[in-house]
Amino acid sequence: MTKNKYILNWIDEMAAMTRPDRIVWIDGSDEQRDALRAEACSTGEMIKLNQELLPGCYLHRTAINDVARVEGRTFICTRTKEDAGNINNWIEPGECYARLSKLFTGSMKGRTMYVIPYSMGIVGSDFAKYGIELTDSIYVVLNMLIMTRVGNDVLDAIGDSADYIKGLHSKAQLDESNRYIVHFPEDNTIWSVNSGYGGNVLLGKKCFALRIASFLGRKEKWMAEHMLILGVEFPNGETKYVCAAFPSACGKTNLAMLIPPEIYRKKGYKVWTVGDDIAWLRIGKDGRLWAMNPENGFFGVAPGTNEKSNPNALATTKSGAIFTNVCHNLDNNTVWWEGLDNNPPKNAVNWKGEPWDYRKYDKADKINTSGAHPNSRFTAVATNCPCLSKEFNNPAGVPISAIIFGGRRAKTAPLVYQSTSWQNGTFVGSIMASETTAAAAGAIGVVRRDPMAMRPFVGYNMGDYWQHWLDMGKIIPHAPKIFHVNWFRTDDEGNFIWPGFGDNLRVLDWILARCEDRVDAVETPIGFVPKPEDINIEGLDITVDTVRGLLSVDRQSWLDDISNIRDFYALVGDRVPAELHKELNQLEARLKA
Ligand code: GTP
Ligand code: SPV
Ligand code: MN
Repeated sequence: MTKNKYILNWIDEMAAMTRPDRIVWIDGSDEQRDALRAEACSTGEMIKLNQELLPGCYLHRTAINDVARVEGRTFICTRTKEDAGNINNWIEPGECYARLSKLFTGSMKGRTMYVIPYSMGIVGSDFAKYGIELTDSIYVVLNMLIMTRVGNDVLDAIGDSADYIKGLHSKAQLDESNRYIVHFPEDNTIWSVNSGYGGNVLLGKKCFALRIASFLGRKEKWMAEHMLILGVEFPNGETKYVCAAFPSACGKTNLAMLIPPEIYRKKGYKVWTVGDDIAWLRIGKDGRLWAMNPENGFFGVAPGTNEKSNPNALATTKSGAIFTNVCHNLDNNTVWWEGLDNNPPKNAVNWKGEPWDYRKYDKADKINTSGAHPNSRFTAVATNCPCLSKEFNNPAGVPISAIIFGGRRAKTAPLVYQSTSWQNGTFVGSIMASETTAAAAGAIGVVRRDPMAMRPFVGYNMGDYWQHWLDMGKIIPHAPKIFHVNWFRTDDEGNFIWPGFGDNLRVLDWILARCEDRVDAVETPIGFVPKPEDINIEGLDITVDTVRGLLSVDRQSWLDDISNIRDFYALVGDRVPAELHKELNQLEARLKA
């Protein structure tokens, strides 16, 4: 435990409000974890899966109304509304504390309050940041034990300092209408109530490592981004690293763990995973931008994960994993989800906990007819991953050659293009758009602007965030090049044209060649695109003409997008940097020329 009076006083205060029957400190030991697993199984909170096939693996089902992040119930409570900006929901902090205190009062009666000291990053390293999450959920404890570095050494590292993020979570009654995910960045505080789902309650993840961290990064001149980090090892043994920001459920985990196509494997290419969701970036002594993954596990989308699309992710889930809202195969006490294989279990329970008839599956009504929820997830231990980078535990992280933005765009965005400068690249990030997915509550498949894949995760004013990107560009001596990709262009029947997944390495290969000036490119109004013949399609059943089509820039659809971008900039408001307005005007002029 600890003698730190800031921590002890705060816990006393929170316990006086929530009134748990007992308080248990999480020490990170296997014994305590095993006891909590057993307790959760005895109450039905977790289901122990077939330990021969899936050792250490468990299944959990959340409430039916609690299956994704709730952006409409997520708030940034800075003292002034302007500092939170128009993209974030805001409540005046005093009012918000008062409102939530009512919901927390007595919410842990009859329950245990768990105290989870955790680190984002390697405990004791220069760039680690610490948090303590108080929660009444064993599910949260068991997930935090996988996703972050937990234990007494964190308390030692905090010492007697007040410098840690205070997180309070209670499932309370899981009341949807009183669900709140609230951040007080000026107080280093996060309060989450009435949810038991992933990003709403694993407070180290989106709440701390993105929303609070982005706020801290602006003050301290670094960046917290919704990015995967991967290394491409070339046949000569050299490894180059890239970061990629795609919105939720748009392919970060898949890209981070990709298996090179056979022709690349034969030549000796390898891909190494450093992170699949969050990157903390700072300027290294060598003037390059370095990225580290503050997490210790993967909270990945289950549906669609299979032996062909992502064998590395699948291997990672074979032991010590927690599955949330997937389908339960009662014949062998294992799990299943849509897209795992073509053998849906005949004797099964769906994500809602009801008997499930796979023959009634209807693609148009997945929520009600699928075995697994479209946003069902696995929580998996990073060190299980066969392609985990040897730099995973390097506190300094890895040097970044390229930053890649991307989203789901059926038409407008080409397969890949390169920005012309850091400023132009920041602009490219600011105008990102993507079709919405099941990762957040709400309509699916609607195009919305999602700058830097951070729309739900910037802990302050979006305009200030863009200014921070521009400011960073001025102080990074050897900045990465910035690109944009789109794996999701569709043909007239709605089929994806680009094969995607492992074959995305073909695009990374071009990107890294550009970073070293090994290949030239074609200038278009939006930036540089590859010459079609420079995308290696050996071994694919598509033609150069298909690639040409994927790379085409349709001026009219881009011009149609301009007014939507202007509306979005107007919504972000008067803190949009002048440089970005200028970039937008220049883009429009080039498209009209
Ligand atoms: P979060 O964990 O929500 O941040 O998601 P993520 O960005 O890590 O997305 P993930 O890699 O889990 O991919 C989500 C879904 O996107 C998968 O189930 C796939 O169906 C699909 N996907 C990923 N990569 C590709 C690709 O290259 N092409 C196509 N067509 N689909 C892809
Ligand atoms: C995302 O939605 O981007 C996720 C899942 O990575 S959650 O942790 O729920 O935010
Ligand atoms: Mn994510």
